[in-house]
Amino acid sequence: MTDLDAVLGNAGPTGLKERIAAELAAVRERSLAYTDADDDMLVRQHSSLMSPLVWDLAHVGNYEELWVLREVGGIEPLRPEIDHLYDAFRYPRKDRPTLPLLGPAEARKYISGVRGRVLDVLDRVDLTDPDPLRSRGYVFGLVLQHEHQHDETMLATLQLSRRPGLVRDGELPPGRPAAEPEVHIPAGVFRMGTDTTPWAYDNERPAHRIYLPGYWIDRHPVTNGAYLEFVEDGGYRDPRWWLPQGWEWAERNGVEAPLFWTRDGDTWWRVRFGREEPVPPDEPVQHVSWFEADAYARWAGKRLPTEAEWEKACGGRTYPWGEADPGHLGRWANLGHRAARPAPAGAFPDGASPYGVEQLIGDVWEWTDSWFQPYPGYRCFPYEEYSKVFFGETYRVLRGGSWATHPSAVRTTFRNWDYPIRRQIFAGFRCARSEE
Ligand code: AVJ
Ligand code: FE
Repeated sequence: MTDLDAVLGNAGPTGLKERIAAELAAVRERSLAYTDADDDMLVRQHSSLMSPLVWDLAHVGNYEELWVLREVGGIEPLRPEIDHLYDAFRYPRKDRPTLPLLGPAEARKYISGVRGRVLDVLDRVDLTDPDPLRSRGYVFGLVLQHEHQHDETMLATLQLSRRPGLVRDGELPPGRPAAEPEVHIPAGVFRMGTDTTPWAYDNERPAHRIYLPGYWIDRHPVTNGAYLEFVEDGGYRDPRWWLPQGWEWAERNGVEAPLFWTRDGDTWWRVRFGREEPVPPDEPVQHVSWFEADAYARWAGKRLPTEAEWEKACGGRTYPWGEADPGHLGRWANLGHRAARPAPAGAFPDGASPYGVEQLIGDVWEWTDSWFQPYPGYRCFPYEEYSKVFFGETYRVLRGGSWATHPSAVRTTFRNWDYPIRRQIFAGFRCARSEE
């Protein structure tokens, strides 16, 4: 099986077009479900960190118009006067509610008009054309992943809104305790990134060889129960564990537990999509910043893994368990909003990497110690504002996707990034340590 067959799950351009059409339908169903709410809910700004939901909705349609209709289809702009409103670089999120945005009904009409023409372009495009936007349906992979990314952003907005009822929850497999809580990864060279994954982003390329000394990495992400020991041990009040910038951030903002946690006597509660519940000890901790993850690791006598260490622990395949698409069964990972929470530690033994590291994909995005930087030989494609403008010592890399990430929008080489103070994303972490 080639990489293409494995990742796209079929052979030939006709099967590929069918798969793209099905995925486009599925992601749109998802976006419409998250915005199936009254107008006030959609136009209001629930947090200064986030756009109004109606902005995300029209933005995904505008992005699809720019890339599929204009760039590939050669179609004239449908509504050139609105482009500037949905350019993510034009106005900061906090200013978006004051813009003359399309209202919810207009936004739905606009994106469905775009979508109809996108399906026409899909019908006539040649997916074997060597043009990099057309070849293997790259441009469709680009817009599909983009819409799923904004769907995850919308879930973060919905969580911040504290509105109950809109977000569903499903069953998850039970956890298992780890006999050996850490896994040893022997010293040696591994291949980081990819040259062949058809829909990989520019920042995942090119594949390159990296030597890593031997190290230990946690088998599971750090759980709420483990994190609570840090909290109860006074971890938030002891500057020894914190980088100076993180300490200052926590002090200034009164941070003393993960976002959405509150204490009532001896019990810690969390609010999740408007529902209050006791913090479940065996679930991976989420809604912690990079600074909190880094402080916990130091308290535990460990450190965060680099992104190279994280990726090597996956064992060099598209997914830790191999090439099988995680979309079909919930056997390997908790992805795609099957449930509105991470699965308990140990829930996916079949999803382990060849080294035996579990839950690398799904559940929570995992903070790594690495800055978001280009790989050696990086080439920008198809535009600078996806990756290139974010490279530097500003953003930390997150890996592996969360329970909210769609299977088509994550793989072992996928790189996400955010500011080290961000906590509204579905992010947790695992620890590592060097060989003595
Ligand atoms: C990859 C999640 C960091 O959502 O901010 C969305 C991706 N780029 N629209 C984001 C992105 C353009 C980005 N992240
Ligand atoms: Fe976007």
